[in-house]
Amino acid sequence: MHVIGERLNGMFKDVRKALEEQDVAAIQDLAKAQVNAGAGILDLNVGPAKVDPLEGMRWLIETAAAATEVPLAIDNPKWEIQKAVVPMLGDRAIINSCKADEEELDKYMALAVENNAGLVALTIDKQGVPSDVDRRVELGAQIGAKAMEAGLPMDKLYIDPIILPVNVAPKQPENVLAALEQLKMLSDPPPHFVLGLSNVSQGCNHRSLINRIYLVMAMSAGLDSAIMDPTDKDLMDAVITTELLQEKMIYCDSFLDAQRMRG
Ligand code: THG
Repeated sequence: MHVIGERLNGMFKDVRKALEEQDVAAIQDLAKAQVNAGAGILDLNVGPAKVDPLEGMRWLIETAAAATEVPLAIDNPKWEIQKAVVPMLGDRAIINSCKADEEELDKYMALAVENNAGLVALTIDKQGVPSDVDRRVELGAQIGAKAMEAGLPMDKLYIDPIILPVNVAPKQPENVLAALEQLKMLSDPPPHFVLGLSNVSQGCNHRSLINRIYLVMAMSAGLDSAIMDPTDKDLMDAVITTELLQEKMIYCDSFLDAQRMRG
């Protein structure tokens, strides 16, 4: 499982403050804490912080890159920002994200290929998030086909079938799982499949429980990466235990401790 740490996001008050005050230690502590907890990639998003969006992203990248060695997912919807910052990181960058419209895919895939970067592509087009399974699969297939055309290797491609909060979109959790089941058969080798896990519980009670159960369900349907909180111990234990039961490792009595120590 590729755990992508979600905490370096200006949506969180402490990160927003650190961005506005250019508090290097606060960002680097959060970067290291996530890697130590098992994140193999860190997601970086300036969010609503009151800073220049490009300068804020540059600073966040430089600060996080100096504290860890893991790849960094540049979480920003603007082409101008991606174009400016992806070359800073080259093959350490994962563009997060682009939509599945053809012109957009062509542009973003060229940027990824040029820089040896990864790319997260969402199954969203001009019509927005599909409400049904078929359209998600159709857009996912279009993303896969475009990657082959552009020469983006499947291990650099992350397809995101987009999860929405269960309290406002109650059919979507099941629809995303059905789309994952179909999309994982798309190509051999397959691309990665990723979700912004915490979206599923936004505005809900018992968030950690909802995130944990849905992650296990999604892993069972073929999810192999998630933007999530690696410092949520119960969530990470669920990841490890699911991998055990998927025979990604052999059982030993200390399987939890053995895996927890990795990060
Ligand atoms: N797909 C892709 N990228 C994404 C998302 C996605 N990036 C952003 C987001 N979705 C994933 N990251 C988060 C980070 C935080 C939260 C949800 C998703 C979150 N934040 C608290 C909240 O909104 O309640 C912030 C408040 C707080 O706790 O301080 O839940 O889907 N490719």
